[in-house]
Amino acid sequence: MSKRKAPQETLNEGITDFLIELANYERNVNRAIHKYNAYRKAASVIAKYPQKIKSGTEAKKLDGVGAKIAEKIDEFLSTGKLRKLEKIRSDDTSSSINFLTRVTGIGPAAARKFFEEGVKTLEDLKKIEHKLNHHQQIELEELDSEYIGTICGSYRRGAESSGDIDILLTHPDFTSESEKQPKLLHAVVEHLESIGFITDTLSKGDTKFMGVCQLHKEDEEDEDRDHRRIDIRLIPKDQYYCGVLYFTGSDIFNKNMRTLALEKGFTLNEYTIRPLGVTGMPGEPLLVDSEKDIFDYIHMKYREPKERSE
Ligand code: DCP
Ligand code: MG
Repeated sequence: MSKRKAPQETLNEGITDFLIELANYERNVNRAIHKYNAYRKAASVIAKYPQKIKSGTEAKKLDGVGAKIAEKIDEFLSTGKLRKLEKIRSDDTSSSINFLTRVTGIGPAAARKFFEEGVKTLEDLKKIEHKLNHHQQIELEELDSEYIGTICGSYRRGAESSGDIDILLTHPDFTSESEKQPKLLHAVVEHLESIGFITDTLSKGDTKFMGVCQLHKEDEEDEDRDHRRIDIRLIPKDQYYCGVLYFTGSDIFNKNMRTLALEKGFTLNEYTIRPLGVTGMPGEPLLVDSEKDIFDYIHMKYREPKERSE
């Protein structure tokens, strides 16, 4: 839904990308703020330049592009890469420090201090989580890219307008066998609050958040804001896809699918699918790693969310 970039912004994207990467390296790793500013300035004038740059000499005519940057542009244009960046990327120190500064609230100085104390990776940070302040702890959870989330309900079925927003969330660390992990839910909620998406909280439990969110209509900068109820549920990973299936609906589709499951000898609910024994007693939950697994167990042809109205 992001607005398309203006053409001149993409013309020299390869060059502006490497300049920004170099800028970040100078700021975060070398703490050389002047070099950082110089690279940023060059990136900014080049981004506004309306033609595709063909040589360093051409770039050098621009205010803010000096001889050294022009040389790098030539190297990049002729080889498609930059030796300096390749070296930086493969260097353990700079990639660790760069990574650490991605945790909001950890600036270059703190990053270097952590690095010198041997804290280099996400795993290391998790071990010293108690030493981080609240803000840093939240961002740490967000950097954790193992979260899986799905917007369910009528929205996922492609309805033109949805009554409310139902989000299901899981994480491999949280299963029906593990301890509760309310922080996994709260970190996401706090992030959505910090970006202004969640505006009100009705209730916040260990596994379920209920509140209100605000949808910004595109191209409408006035006060025309659309407030919606939002529920976010944290589901154990092993029960996630049964949950996604259930909360995607529709309710009629769910009922029909449960009936078919019973005919095939399974009991299906929002948590699990279990085979029914000869006595009609449900057995152990079956392993489910996708919605399709559930369809497969009951020999039902997979249906896309759009085709699940009944
Ligand atoms: N659900 C169900 N049986 C119920 C209530 C809910 O199977 N009695 C499932 C199917 C729904 C999903 O949960 O699709 C989400 O519930 P909603 O009430 O949010 O329903 P929708 O998202 O489908 O519609 P709306 O646009 O009104 O929110
Ligand atoms: Mg809904």
